[in-house]
Amino acid sequence: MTRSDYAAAREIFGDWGVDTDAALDRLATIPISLHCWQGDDVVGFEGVTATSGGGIQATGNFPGRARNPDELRADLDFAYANIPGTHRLNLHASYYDSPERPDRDEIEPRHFTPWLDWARENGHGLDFNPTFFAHPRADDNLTLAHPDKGIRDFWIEHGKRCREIAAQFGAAQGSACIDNIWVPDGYKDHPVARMAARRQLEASLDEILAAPFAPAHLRDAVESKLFGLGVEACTVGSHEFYYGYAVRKNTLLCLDMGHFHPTESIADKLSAVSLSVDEMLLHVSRPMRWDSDHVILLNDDILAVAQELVYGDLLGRTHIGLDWFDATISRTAAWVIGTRNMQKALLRALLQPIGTLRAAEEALDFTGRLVLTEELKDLPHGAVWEEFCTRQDVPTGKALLRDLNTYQASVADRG
Ligand code: RNT
Ligand code: ZN
Repeated sequence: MTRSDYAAAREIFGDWGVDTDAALDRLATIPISLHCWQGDDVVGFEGVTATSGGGIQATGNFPGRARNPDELRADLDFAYANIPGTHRLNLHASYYDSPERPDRDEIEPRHFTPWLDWARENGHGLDFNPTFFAHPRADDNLTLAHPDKGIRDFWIEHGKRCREIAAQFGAAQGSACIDNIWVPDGYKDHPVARMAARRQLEASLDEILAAPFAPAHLRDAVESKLFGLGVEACTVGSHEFYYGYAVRKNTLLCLDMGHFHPTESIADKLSAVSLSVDEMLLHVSRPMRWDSDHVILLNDDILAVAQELVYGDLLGRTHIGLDWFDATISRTAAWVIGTRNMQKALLRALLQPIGTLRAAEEALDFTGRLVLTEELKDLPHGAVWEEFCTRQDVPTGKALLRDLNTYQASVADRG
């Protein structure tokens, strides 16, 4: 690719009424929240070797897993340097950076100070998640819905502390920190007291969310799920549960692409849900047959999500987070490949001649619409992406492959 390829592409898109420079300017303003847990297989830094639990599990043992916060930040620095634009970090509570070993109900903002310092130095906004898994008190696959009040109170305290930490991040960084609540609660076999469990979860959430914080500092999100390993019969926090909760309690709704029936598309849900909730959080992922959290590809599912965000004018009220974990390939490459794919999908959506497509649809010319969507796939999106990477000073193609390999080789001897 050369600059003249971009000039030609600009003209070709221009013929369709699409301004490629405007699309690139827009793309540069869309932050994506990278998930800290891709770098270390969802282990965290509490110094205990609990498996991830809650039915989530990274598979593989590729060399180079980050073993401490410094290694994770170094890996993230490398990943961000190979992703065009300025992006956020989505941190889990179990990733604190402190010589102390506070339990989940003891964490405080000071345990995260090195993260905040690093984020501010590098212009990354921080998002946050309470960690309701990989802990002895989560071993029953019940936390906020546990029948034992002592266990519930422990997790409620954790949830409250996480909101305080997130709000402090938000105040310090000048952009709201999204605090996303996902709990693994559920049952392997059919429970008789689904109703009681859901009432319990609701009551616990209400306690966690009771303290008011400035929306400029903290936004709360809740994440539903259909099922997980070990909780096949019932997930207490199902989609209906959290959709209703988010609407009634005015929280964000988090839609994870792996948390629905495999043929259900969250792209279709965005416009519907957006009529009832102000803001949404995405966990962009790739479920292969189940909630397997594969690295996302530039495939139809991701393109459909990006298109809905653009067509529905939802980018301004949707926070894009990522959620996959693959330990069978280079973990840093997994961040870079997937995040770039999300951006490529957004770019393709921004390069669609929306007016032309809409005109065909409004005229009920579905044949014309189909001709258009399929012909448009052949437009030179690659040259525009290449231009974006050049402007943002990140490599593509063989240079990218070289960079990814070189970095992976430098971390391969981690024990
Ligand atoms: C689990 C949820 C949740 C987690 C992270 C680590 O099924 O998707 O978002 O993946 O909190
Ligand atoms: Zn998720």
